[in-house]
Formats: sequence, C-alpha cells, structure tokens
Amino acid sequence: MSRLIIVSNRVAPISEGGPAAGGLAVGVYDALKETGGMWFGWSGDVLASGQPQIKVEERGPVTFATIGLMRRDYDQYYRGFSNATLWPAFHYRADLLQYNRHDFEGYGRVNAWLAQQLVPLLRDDDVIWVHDYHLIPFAQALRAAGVKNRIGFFLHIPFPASQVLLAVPPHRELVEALCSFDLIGFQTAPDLRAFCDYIVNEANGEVDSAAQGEGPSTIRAFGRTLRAAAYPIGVYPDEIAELAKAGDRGKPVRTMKKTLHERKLVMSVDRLDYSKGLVERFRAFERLLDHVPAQRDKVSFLQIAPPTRADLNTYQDIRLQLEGESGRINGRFAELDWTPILYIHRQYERSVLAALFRTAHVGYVTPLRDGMNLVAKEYVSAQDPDNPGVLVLSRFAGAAQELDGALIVNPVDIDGMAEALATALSMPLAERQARYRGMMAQLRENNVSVWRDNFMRDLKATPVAKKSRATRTVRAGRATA
Ligand code: GDG
Repeated sequence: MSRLIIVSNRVAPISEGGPAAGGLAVGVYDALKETGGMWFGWSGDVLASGQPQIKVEERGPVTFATIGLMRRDYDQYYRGFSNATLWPAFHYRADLLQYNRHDFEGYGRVNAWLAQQLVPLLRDDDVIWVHDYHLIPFAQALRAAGVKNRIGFFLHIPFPASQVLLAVPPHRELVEALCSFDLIGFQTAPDLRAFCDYIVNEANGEVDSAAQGEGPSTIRAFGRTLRAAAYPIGVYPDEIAELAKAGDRGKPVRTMKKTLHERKLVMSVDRLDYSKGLVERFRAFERLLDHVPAQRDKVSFLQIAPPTRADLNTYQDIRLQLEGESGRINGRFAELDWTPILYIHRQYERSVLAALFRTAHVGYVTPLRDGMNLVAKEYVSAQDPDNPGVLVLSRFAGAAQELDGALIVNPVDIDGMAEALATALSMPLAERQARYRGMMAQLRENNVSVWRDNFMRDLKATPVAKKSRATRTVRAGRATA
C-alpha cells in the first residue's frame, strides 16, 4: 500500500492529549494517526547559525520528519510573505497586507529548500499531501527536483475573491504555482468558486465544473490540467463528546461552575488572531448587557485566546485592543461578585476545553473570515444531548455552510449579534435539542476521516498532470501587475 506523506509548514508537537492550539495540526494529526505515514515540516526551531538537520522520529504509526529554519528564512518565508502578506490577503484584510519582494523571494527559496530536504525520504509510490498557504509553490519545487508522485494540496484558509487576491503583487505566480498540484482541495464551495473565477477571468484558463457531489472540477490553466474540489474538514464528534463527558466532573469545570454561581456561560476559544472578530464579539456582548438589563449579573462570557504569531505587529495590536476592551467593559458592568468577561490569554488542554464547552450555554464563534473553524464543530460535539447549548456562528466561517442549526450572524452587525445572544440564552429545550441533533448528524456524516478519505480517493484517481511546457519555478521578486 502506498504511504501517505503529509507536508505542512509546522509539524505540531504532539502531547498526550493530541496537538495544541491550531486547526491544521488538530485536523492533520487526527487524519494521520489512523492511516499511519509520514509528517514532514518545520520543527518550530529557529537557528541563529549552523546548518539545519532533519530529525526523523517514529511514534506509533506516524513518522515525524522535522527540520529547523534559519533566522532569515523564518523572517522572510514565515513571518513575512506567509503571515504578513498571504494571511491578511486571504482573510480579506487587504488593509493589513504588507509586501516586499525580498520576503517573496525567501518564500520561494524556502519552499525549494524544504522540497529538496524531502526528496531523499520519498518512495516512488508515496502519495504526497501538502497543506496550506505557506507551501503554495511546494509541488512546483518537487517537480523541478524530478518528483513524479501524485501531489495534492489542501488550503485550510479561505481562497479570496479575485479583486482581493489581485492586491498580492505576485498573485499570478502564486496561482500558477498552485496549478502544479494534481488536486487542490478547498474548505467550501465559495472558496472553490473564487479560485475558478480567477482561473477563468484572470488566468485565461478553463474550468469544467462538475455537478454538485460529482467529484472534482477539471481546471486547465498555465499549460497544465489538474482538478479541484471542496472538502470541508471535520472533527471526530463522538471522541470529543466522550472527552467532554469525562471532564464534566473534573476540577476545571467545578471551578468554573463555582465562579459562575448558577449564571449562564457564553464561551469562545480562538487563537488571538485579528481574523477571529474578537473585538466585535466583545462589543456585542457589551451591547447585550446594555440592551437587555435583565441579563446583567445573569451571564458571563469566557474568552480563551492563546497567543499566536506574537512577533508580528498586527498581532500585538489586536492583543492590546482586546485587553483594552475587556477592561473597559468589565469596568462598566462588573459587580463585587460578577465579572462579565473572563478573558484568558493562555492555552488549555484539549480535554479541559471540551469539558468547558459542555458547560457553556452558548458557543460564540464569530470570525470575520475563517476557512472552516473547528471550534464551532467542537462546541456542538461536546454538548450534552439532553441539555445542549446553542451555537452562535458567523456566516463568514466555512462551518456556516454546514451547521444550519446554528444562529447565523454577521460578525460586524453588533446589534444583530447581541440579539442572537439574547435568543440563544432564552431558547427552549426542545428547540435546542432539535438544532443540536441536526448539526450532530451532519458532523458524524462528515467527520475528519471522511474529509481525508474523500481527498485521498480523488487524489489517487487523478491522472498525474502532464505539463505541456517546461515548469517554471516561483522566481524571486518578479511582481506581476
Ligand atoms: C485553521 C483555519 C480551519 C484553540 N485554543 C486551544 C486549542 N485550540 C484548538 C481548537 C481547534 C483549533 O485549535 C483551532 O482551529 P480553528 O479551525 O478554530 O482555527 P485555526 O487555528 O485558525 O485553523 C481554520 C482550520 O485551520 C482547519 O482546517 O478550520 O479556518 O484558520 O481545534 O480547539 N487547543 C488546545 N488548547 C487551546 O488553548 N489544546
């Protein structure tokens, strides 16, 4: 049987309870632990000097192959082009986008170098599955190194509308590089549509759209033929439900309940990222307390937001803004025995999060843009079927395409979100149960194994793309207007 080789920017450190914060790590690890295979990528180490060496470790069915990055490579490829250019652009924040040609050059260089590190570890019949925006040129680099294996790509974040993508100066090189994969997976149908729109209207390519549920569409562009489809990532809902139930009587939940004094709990968990809509969410909770005085002293809002990319200015800004907002709102409303917003800038064990989700009456998930948002799926999974909570969900999370039992909100509509919170907090049991059952059925049907298996089925069935002219590699600093 062919091996599955997963390539992602970061190979997550795995502790007893699975990987820590970060949706890609959670999804990929869940997928790989069942099939076995190899996971290749950055170790998380940044080296000031010396030469990075690959470290290969076998742990159960998974082989971890990791390598450090030199400081300059980290700055240009990771902090620079990946997280200061692509991340904001792909989350529709062209206002936060920073670009310089040296970073783009570093992005191409590190992709080529990582590909060269992987080549000696590959066997002819391996199937290679590359993940996310850091590695868009990876297939092109592998092909340039002579690799003939099937190579698939999954984008965990949204694919932006063409007019937004055009704000990234080397957009054309990026999409051309993307077309070196044999199969491209997106989170949702709107992401796939945005990609196809670029192919047709900006790249002069062709798309043979498959009918809904009929497999991938065929794309012809940049002299190549490949396939693309939407594969919404899932979770293991029953595993999460077990974890949540097991933690029900644990210390963190007991402490939380003591703090609440019978009050209701609204809960959110996000990496502290500007795409997650945290400031708007805090203001909508404030609006609820303003407009529905009966809710004052009756509900607390717990926001867990572990740090992420803290060495980027935009992330320092969002942290300061949030600290300011939580202090201001608590200053307005807090009583001696009631703190309206519990804001925690720290990471918790997965099992603790699951147990807290089960305790929370409302899961409050309101990103401004999000590829999928696993927290929304985890919140629903963790509920007690006899007394489930209500999910309030942004229409701009990929998860909103599936979870129609949620109260769907627009995350910039502060009044609308406050109303949804009020509705959620007073929803009758029968309605909560009906919504929960519908969403749970959907989560079971489309769990993370289904995501992986559908992608692998289509990748294995994709004819290895022929190129009709020499493959070019992403070149440094060549911006296209
Ligand atoms: C990207 C895309 C897409 C969070 N805090 C802690 C913790 N987490 C876990 C959550 C969840 C994961 O991290 C976060 O996943 P999300 O999907 O919500 O968001 P991103 O990190 O932005 O993920 C996203 C995803 O990739 C998968 O494709 O859905 O759109 O942006 O599992 O529970 N886990 C632990 N402690 C924490 O404090 N252990």
